[in-house]
Amino acid sequence: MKKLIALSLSLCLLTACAPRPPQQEQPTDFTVIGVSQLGSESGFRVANTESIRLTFTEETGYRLLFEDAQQKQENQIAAIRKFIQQQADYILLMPLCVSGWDSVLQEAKAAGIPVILVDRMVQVEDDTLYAAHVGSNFQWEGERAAAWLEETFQDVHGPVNILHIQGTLGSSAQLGRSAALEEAVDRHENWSLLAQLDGDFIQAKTYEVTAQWLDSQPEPPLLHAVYCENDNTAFGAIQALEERGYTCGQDGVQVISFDATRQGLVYCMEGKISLEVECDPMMGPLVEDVISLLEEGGVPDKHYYTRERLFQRQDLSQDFIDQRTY
Ligand code: GZL
Ligand code: ZN
Repeated sequence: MKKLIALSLSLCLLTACAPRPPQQEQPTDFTVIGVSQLGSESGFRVANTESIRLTFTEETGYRLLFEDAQQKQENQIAAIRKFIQQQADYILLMPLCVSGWDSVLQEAKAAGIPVILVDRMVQVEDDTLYAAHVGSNFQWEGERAAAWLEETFQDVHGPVNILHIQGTLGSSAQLGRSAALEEAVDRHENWSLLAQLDGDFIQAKTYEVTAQWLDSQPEPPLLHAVYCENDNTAFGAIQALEERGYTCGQDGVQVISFDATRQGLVYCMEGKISLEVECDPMMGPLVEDVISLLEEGGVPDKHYYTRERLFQRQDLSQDFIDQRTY
């Protein structure tokens, strides 16, 4: 024990006489933002994360606590609890799915931490559990795509066979986009959904389930359209279809896709995707506007929607695609 004391004494003498490094001028007045991002499953998601990181920097007075949930809601719930313990000033939640949030959002509210929903939406009893939602109206996006299908097939009185490949089941993006298509199918007795496959917004999974479905049919199905709930889904479906001799595009299977990422717009310009419904991931600046408003004691609107445009082949050029931000 004695040796130990002697050793520790000499140690503290050493450090005491060493010159203390100049204290970095660490600004302590950062606004601390806890971010629970659902994953990195798609081009949209990567751009969405990039937009948040570009907006909330230490230079602009923010400190981000960033957690990637890898597509698991329990990881998002754990992250929110962590942000509460760390006494974040705000929490940004990109919710994987619509349900299961009431209790953890209640904990954030009890801790006095405003939660801003980014991109997708949640279903909660009490909408004071979130300060605002900055994202998309997915039913509206789906209705634009369904209207395009109605216009495209308005003179077809024979069967219109549609393959529906859905995004992450139970996410507001999937629920909205799927509802719009299902309502359109109900309006046309000659339209039919040959199958609804779960592609989970992921290219590899979509390729697998589409290939499996096609190969399990007694003969190659007659397809008029494939409704893909995001670009990564479209890429996987097109690969599976082309490998089996299908032509995708105006004079073949009409492929509908959502997001309008650069890669998706290239497929559209090449004629493989017939319609792109934009879903803009670059929400950082909009989210910052909400936080600035809250900082000034203002009351934000409940919803802020990103702009959402439609693209077809004739709307596109390489220059236009190159200047896109994602
Ligand atoms: C929609 C967003 C969806 C994208 C997909 O705003 O939630 O999730 O359409 C992403 O690319 O996976
Ligand atoms: Zn959108």
